Amino acid sequence: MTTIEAVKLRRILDSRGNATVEADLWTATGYGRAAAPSGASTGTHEAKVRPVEEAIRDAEERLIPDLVGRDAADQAGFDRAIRDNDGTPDLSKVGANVAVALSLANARAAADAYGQELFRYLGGCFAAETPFPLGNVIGGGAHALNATDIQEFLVVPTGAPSAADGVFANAAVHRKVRDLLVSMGKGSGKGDEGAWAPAIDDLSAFEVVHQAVTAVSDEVGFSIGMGIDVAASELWNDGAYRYRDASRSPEDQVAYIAELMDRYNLIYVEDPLQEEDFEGFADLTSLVGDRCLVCGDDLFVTNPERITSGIELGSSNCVLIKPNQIGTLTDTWEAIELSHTHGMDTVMSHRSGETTDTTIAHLATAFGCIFLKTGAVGGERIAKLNELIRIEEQL
Ligand code: 2PG
Ligand code: MG
Repeated sequence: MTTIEAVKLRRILDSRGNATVEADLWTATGYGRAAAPSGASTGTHEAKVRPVEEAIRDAEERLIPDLVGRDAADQAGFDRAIRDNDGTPDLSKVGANVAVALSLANARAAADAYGQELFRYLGGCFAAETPFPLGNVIGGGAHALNATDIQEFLVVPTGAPSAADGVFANAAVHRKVRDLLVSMGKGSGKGDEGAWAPAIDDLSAFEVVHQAVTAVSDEVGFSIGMGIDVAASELWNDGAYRYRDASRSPEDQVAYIAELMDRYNLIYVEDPLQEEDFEGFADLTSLVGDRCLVCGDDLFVTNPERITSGIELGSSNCVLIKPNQIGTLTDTWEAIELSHTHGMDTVMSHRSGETTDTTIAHLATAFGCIFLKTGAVGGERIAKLNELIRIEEQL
């Protein structure tokens, strides 16, 4: 029933118009499809992506013959077969894009063979809650030209009675932000993830989002929190954080972020410091970690070894999870388990380059992530948000 009979890889488009990998996988009675996303502000220590066409050609020759005939229900064995075939720590031979598409397609095919939804197959009968949607409404950095220095201004409907209500609240904030920007004469297009990309400075963006959140929160009758993804590695240059209007030393950066947290009541801050600064993260976490989620993205790159370093140093209280940063579902699960065991929350995340693949909505629910970070609007973003609504209906 779950023996793998065939595997097909193909080149498809992602939301930036770049090529990415899609995998189809068949067992006798199951079928699964998944696609690899791709980042723009990628961490140095992420698993390595290979050019799509040559990676597919090599996998067809050298990897897929190892996978056909395996049991799709043995996810750990399937993922180990990919790693053994690759033989490098960063999947640079197979390519993380090929690996993640195959790994997720395998889980989907196994779930299908058992007649189960993916979140149920992976989470079992204890998968009971959906995560809150975390969506960006203004963005700049590596995701848009001439916009804010901070990469993402995020909202999360912490008081929403349901994920569906939360999804609509985030979309309402996104709309309100546009109205406010237009009234300021700062109407703009959107960045890679569907967030507005106005030519304003970070402090104006905070004010706009704060106003929008307050207005929508009053309308819907529940609280909506604010957060940011600083993506600080992108600002880090020659020993300082280079903002358009200021340079900040690591110590100044910690103080600045703490001040922003107080002023805007931020409940979530991702990558406030650059990707090697475990100590700086720890300083910030000990300063504010009881009030705010301090989340490591480029710092941890979903890598259990780096998460272990973070645990030892007390670097953060939250871990961003991106399956394609580490390359397989088994590694992703290990990263989440490790984080939860040590009292850290996890946030399942999209990438700036996405497809309409909805797998992360299932993973976030199955594995008990606190948030699903996947934008507020846009075709490849709402694919995941609408899937979350469907999942919630079944819980
Ligand atoms: C991030 C992500 C997603 P990218 O930094 O968290 O928002 O961006 O995929 O470009 O790394
Ligand atoms: Mg990030």
